[in-house]
Amino acid sequence: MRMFIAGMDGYLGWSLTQHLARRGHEVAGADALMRRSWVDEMGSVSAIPIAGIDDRLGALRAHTGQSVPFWRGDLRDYSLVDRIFREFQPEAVIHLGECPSAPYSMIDRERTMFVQMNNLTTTFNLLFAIRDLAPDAHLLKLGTMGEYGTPDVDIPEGFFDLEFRGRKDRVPFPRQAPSWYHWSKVHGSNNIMFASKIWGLRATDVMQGVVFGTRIEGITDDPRLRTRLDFDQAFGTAINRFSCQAVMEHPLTPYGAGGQARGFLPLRDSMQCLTLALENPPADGEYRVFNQFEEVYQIRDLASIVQDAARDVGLKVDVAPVENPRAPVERHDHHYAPDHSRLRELGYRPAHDVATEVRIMLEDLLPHRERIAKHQEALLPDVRWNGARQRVGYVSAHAGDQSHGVSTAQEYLPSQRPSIEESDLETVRGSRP
Ligand code: USQ
Repeated sequence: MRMFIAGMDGYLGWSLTQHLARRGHEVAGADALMRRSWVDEMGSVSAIPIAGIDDRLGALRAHTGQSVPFWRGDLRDYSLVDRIFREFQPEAVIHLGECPSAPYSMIDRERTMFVQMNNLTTTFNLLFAIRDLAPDAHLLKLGTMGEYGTPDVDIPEGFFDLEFRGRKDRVPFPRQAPSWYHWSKVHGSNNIMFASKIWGLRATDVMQGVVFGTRIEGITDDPRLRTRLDFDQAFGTAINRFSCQAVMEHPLTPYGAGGQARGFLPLRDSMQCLTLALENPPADGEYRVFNQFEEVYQIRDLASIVQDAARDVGLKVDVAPVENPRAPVERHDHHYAPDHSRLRELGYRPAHDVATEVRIMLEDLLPHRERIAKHQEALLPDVRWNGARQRVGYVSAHAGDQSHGVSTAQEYLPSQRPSIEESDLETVRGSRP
């Protein structure tokens, strides 16, 4: 199948390119390489060194024999999207071309608007290009579990049956997103649902949980094929950050009491799920929603899993809760029970448990501990949901929430304090977009 990947150079995009090419699909992609500059802006780098896009594509050609057409450019520019669709004529369009960071979207007005406009505009451009140039193509859009928020009831896959004043209907489940970024995904979902209805497009909206991991199935040891792995406060996700912290024996940083629950999914399983959705497309005019994650964990339990895995490879790592920069929006110790059966019905089977995947990550990351340590000032968050730009402090393990027992990073348990240099305490350098 001819598959076009918007956002080919990213964490998921580069992995999916390889996975689909290996399965014999004809793959093409586009990217403006913005992820590289956003992470640089946060004062960080990918923990695993990554090759430039030309070297990546050359390595892919050497290993799979496939020359992947690539357009370097911004998909907010409709003339570029138009050209790509006319030249490549995609049968499936995979939309990963968005800014994926909640903290980045909360920095200031410019970043909030950038994230929303960027994510909405790229989605609209792809929708109109499908309508006008590839009406049979299946749009696979990466949504997020965060669209639903953390309601005090179970979460269905997209839609639920509502009974109100004696009448019944099947309606979209309410969205209660926790950041401007997550709201951009809600707006995208609504626009796709409406486009499917009026134009008869077929679309899959994947409500993906938090992805972690360094590997996909069948990856070779060629360093040019490795995908990025971020650990900074904005683009690093929880388990990836904990694993990078662990390899340099920096304390793991659950936010607040760590009772927040989320659905998590290894990178290799994300590839498996996206491929299942692509190879089993919806009917014409159908807009379907899949919740995509493997298991629900509370953040403090994940920190313990990473701590235990680190001990197994000889690393001594503390867990040191910090103030939650997402206060007061983020709930702690809440109900969280989303359905996630539709991808399993299509054949999804998890490859490993979380602990096994974390051990693999630690082995992959250990050779890069010096590289991570050089950028450790990017680890402790200073982007707060209340609009302040102020570095979080550690909270005492007994304080239980983010409002009591706060100490500055300098005061953190001197006897257990790992080798954090003064540079770790400086404010993250923040350049403008
Ligand atoms: N967290 C910590 N400590 C850390 C980092 C994160 O306790 O050092 C907590 C956060 O407070 C949050 C949870 O871990 O409760 C997840 O945070 P995250 O940064 O790993 O993920 P999030 O901001 O929710 O966003 C990520 C991706 C986003 C995707 C989303 C799926 O960046 O693109 O949409 O995961 S979900 O979380 O299900 O909405």
